[in-house]
Amino acid sequence: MEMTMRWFGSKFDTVTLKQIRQVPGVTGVITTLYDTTPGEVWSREKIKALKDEVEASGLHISGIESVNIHDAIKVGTPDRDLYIDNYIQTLENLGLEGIHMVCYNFMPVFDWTRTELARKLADGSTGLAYSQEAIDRITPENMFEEISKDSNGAVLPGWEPERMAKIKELFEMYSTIDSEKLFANLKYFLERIMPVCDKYDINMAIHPDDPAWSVFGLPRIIINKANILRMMKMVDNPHNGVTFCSGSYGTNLENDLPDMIRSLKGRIHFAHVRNLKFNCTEPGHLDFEEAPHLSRTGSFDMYEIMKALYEIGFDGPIRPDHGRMIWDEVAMPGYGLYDRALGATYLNGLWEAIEKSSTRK
Ligand code: CS2
Ligand code: MN
Repeated sequence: MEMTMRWFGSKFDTVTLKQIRQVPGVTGVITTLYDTTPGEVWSREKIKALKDEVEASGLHISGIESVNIHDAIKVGTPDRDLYIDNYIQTLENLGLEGIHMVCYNFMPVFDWTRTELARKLADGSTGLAYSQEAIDRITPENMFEEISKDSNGAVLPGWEPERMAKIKELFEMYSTIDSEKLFANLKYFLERIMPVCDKYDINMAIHPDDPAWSVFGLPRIIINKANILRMMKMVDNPHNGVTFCSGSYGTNLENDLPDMIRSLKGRIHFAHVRNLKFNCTEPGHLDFEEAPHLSRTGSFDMYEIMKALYEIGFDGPIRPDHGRMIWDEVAMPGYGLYDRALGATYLNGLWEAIEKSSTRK
């Protein structure tokens, strides 16, 4: 595996490439052209400029998170082919610049959903949290407002103000879409993009739906082992793969994370590793917060997760996922420097121990 950190670009990120370069063992960044909108072609010049900037810092681009999918593709409207053509052009331009991993998601309307961006945790830090009771009380419109209030001035990925303005229209668009249609539209998209992925050896890595169930009545399909294996089979090409995100699949405690990892051998192209702490697991009162990465501070066994990745021979990029805000840092929620740097170091430590104990028998 290669340890990386997500970086949103110098115009948007409070964290600098210089800082990332100094996190031990981090050699690459996962980045994006954050000011492009879904459906737009990424020009080769812009990709090249981003690449040059990253490389000048001594790091390299290990993959893109995300090239977002236009709603027309998810909904399957008649103009989807135009947006798929644009997507193919973007993939070609990325391939020509030597970028071989693209993370994306297929969630209707929202990307991740949390009810708090800055819940005060027991140690005085703050982190993202989800409470079912809070979700049941609010509407999607209110949620957008709440989310922007606590975002420390940052535009959060998937929560762009342009989308907020169109929320009613977006819900309308998806009103006839159920899980089966969403699967069919995903298949159509993947079949069309596989030739360009084959040509340039681009690994597509779908991010799970977060949380791993349907929210506000919208269908969500990338949520468990059965569905993800269905997706791998429905377009059975190694370039059709996944981002294994422990914090997203892990929202559903029925998901056995190490077992899912083992079942996806050869198809995990990117890993997001983070821990959650469940305060209540009763369905109507479900409550969890994003904990530090260390196993004993949360509900997951991070050693078992890393061990499963090691055992399937995972050799793609991995990144610590959301971190808390600690030591008075002010940054995009989930994406400060300090807690993610601690996370990267801890995950590197686990990996070293697993590697040495399995090769020195
Ligand atoms: C990310 C997602 O911040 C996060 O929670 O894991 O936003 C992820 O980047 C997207 O779903 C992938 O397109
Ligand atoms: Mn993730």
